[in-house]
Amino acid sequence: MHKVSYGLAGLGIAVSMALPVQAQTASIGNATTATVNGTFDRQSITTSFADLRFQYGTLTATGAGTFSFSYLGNESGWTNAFSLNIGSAGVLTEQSALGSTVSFVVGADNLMPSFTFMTMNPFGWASASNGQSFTDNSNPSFAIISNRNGGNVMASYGGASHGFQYVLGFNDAYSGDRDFDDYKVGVNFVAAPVPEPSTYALMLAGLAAVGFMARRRKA
Ligand SMILES: [Ca+2]
Ligand SMILES: [Ca+2]
Repeated sequence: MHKVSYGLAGLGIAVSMALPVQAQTASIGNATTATVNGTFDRQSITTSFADLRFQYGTLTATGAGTFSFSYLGNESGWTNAFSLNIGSAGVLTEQSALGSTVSFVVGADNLMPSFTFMTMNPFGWASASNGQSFTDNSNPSFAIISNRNGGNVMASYGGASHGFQYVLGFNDAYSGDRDFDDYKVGVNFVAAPVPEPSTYALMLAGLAAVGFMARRRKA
């Protein structure tokens, strides 16, 4: 009996060492720093305008994990017309409560989350998708907004302040103002847990010990 418990103890040590390695992050591919015209309407976003960096590019990840998208408000004269379609994960609209969150999982073989901003203006539908590059002020686009000082972009809703690694600001371009405040979504990324190679060896050793002791009990 004692030998069996030693084997189980070995397995327990191996499992306890299988801690997540958070080396993977979200990043911006093909990044270009943007010039923003007009005023970014902060609404619920509390980080000062001067501290924000606006970039065009592709939101991506350096490894497998989960993106979460949280609705942070809109600034638009055309009501009820905006939405963010997040792949198969769901849709955020102007009717979503502030802070409503939809998650999108990326695997190691497909690191780019799928999302498309959509809006209706007097001339019809306009949209911008992840991976779509900025062309000019008269075309809809989105900017990936981060904190110039390296911290989170802070947003307030529900009586509390919430931090986001990035904020996506959609510009409908109807008035050509390039202010990127017409629909805003906070983004956070959490990497999938990745056991280190040495952990696999420990787990195999623990399992082997359990199997060995089990065989000895039968004998
Ligand atoms: Ca605009
Ligand atoms: Ca605007």
